Amino acid sequence: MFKNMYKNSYETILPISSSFFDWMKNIQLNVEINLDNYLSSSNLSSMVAKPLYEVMRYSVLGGGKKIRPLLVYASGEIFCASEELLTRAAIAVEFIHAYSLIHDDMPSMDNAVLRRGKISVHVKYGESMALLAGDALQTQAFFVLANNSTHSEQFAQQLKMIAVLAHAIGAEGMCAGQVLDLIQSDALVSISLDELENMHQLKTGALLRASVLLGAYSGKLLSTAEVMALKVYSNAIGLAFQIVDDILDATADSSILGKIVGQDVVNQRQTYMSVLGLEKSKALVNKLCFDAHNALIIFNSCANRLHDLADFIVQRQT
Ligand code: GRG
Repeated sequence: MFKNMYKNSYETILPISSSFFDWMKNIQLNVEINLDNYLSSSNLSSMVAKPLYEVMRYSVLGGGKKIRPLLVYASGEIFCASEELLTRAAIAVEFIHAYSLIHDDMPSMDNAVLRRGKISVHVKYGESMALLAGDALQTQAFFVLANNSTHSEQFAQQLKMIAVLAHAIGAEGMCAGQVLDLIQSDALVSISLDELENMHQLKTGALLRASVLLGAYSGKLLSTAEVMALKVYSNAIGLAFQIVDDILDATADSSILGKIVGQDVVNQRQTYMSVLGLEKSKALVNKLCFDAHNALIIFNSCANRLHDLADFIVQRQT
């Protein structure tokens, strides 16, 4: 029986199965190995990129929960996706994520000195190298998605995946969300809940949504109803993920989180904590988790990994 059948109230927090954690560790390890291979300097045709590869490797390897690759694989499972395409999609979204973190930590953005328990990239290598490593990771993501030496019938899917990713992270996606965040923090006026949601859906939700869709597009053809269900699920977990992030920034311990906490207040960011407070923020996270489970009903037990990931995202402590 699948999870949402016995999850009848969003106030109930269900334990996540141990098989999920085994699956998660396996994917995390596999993704780390692939990231390492893709960023191996032995792949380079000339050594000119070696210094930049060192910075890219520092930012990408040895940390992070790999939530976006996990979403790719969990979604791909529903549509019998090919391992080859799933791996490319997982690497691509993690490269984009790493680029966004490097740029987000820079002095002109969040000015953060610690990330994943390590010194931020711009502090270790300087701003110029950090900027370029972020840029290079972004283009590398599209190279990984586009480059194909396997089956020609996958080309059309790859093209679609490239378009989905490009749209999610560009001027109408993740970058737009970051711009809204900066404008709203600079304006020093309170924002409405709708504006806050829109900002988070773009800044954080867009890449999570793209990860789910990329996994799905790595497999067989989707119906309109299936695409819609995945979008409703992704919107719910995308927003829940960012609200949990806001809560952790205000309540967690730096040594556990691996980054300096309390930065949202320092940077005068508008967050769910500043707008709704702790209790209402937690209640909203639970409601969104409930919505995410409900959206998956049409997939029956095929979506169990996506169900588990929704629970993991809302229960995470880092
Ligand atoms: C274009 C110069 C320039 C900058 C843009 C794109 C961008 C900067 C920022 C994107 C917004 C962003 C970084 C949002 C943060 C989302 C977030 C909560 C990240 C933390 O994700 P986790 O918890 O991290 O998955 P780990 O370390 O586990 O991978």
